[in-house]
Amino acid sequence: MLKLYFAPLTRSIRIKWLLEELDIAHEIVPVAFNRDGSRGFAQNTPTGKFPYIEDGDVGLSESGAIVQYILDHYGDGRLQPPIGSPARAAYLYWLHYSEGTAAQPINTIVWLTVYRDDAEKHQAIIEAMRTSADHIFDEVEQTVSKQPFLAGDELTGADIMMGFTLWSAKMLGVLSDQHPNTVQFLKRLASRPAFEKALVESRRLK
Ligand SMILES: N[C@@H](CCC(=O)N[C@@H](CS)C(=O)NCC(=O)O)C(=O)O
Repeated sequence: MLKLYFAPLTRSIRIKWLLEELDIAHEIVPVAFNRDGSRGFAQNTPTGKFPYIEDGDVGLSESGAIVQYILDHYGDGRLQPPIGSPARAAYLYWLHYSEGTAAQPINTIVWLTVYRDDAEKHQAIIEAMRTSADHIFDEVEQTVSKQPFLAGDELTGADIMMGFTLWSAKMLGVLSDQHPNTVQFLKRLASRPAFEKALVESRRLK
């Protein structure tokens, strides 16, 4: 059975959410998050970070790679537009945008405000990162004011990737009502039973 190494409030939530959307049997391996801010990627998983999955001989990190792996192996065509279809480019764009572009300012804000205790010394960096995050939300806003999901009319793995990013940004107070369609989009995603199950797991292991 597919195993997911899971720590609360981490990107493991994306994978649990996806597994629940697809109704795939899986085992959660609970691992406590090591909050030692002086060392990066020192988590008690084979790659030192979350998420991590084991599926037979395959061991994999990187949430975007895991999402695509699970969709390719177990999706049966669900939650991704077919290769060559018009929505495929937007799907790939947002699937990779979440970690390739959007994560950078959010990660920096988390690092400076949650893991360290000297945020007041880094206000200029935090403000610059908030401005970058606003540009990111502008782009999401434009997209979800035209269509219900990032790649069109249907939920895809790209929404799961960006959904977690937006959820983290909302929790941090970085995403606000200045981006009303983005906030509504997040509400639509967060009300999905599969997302709620992922959050229940996160709370249970806290
Ligand atoms: N781009 C990676 C980022 C992985 C990552 O940074 N995960 C965090 C938790 S959300 C982590 O495990 N950090 C470990 C650490 O900072 O020690 C992904 O999408 O999986």
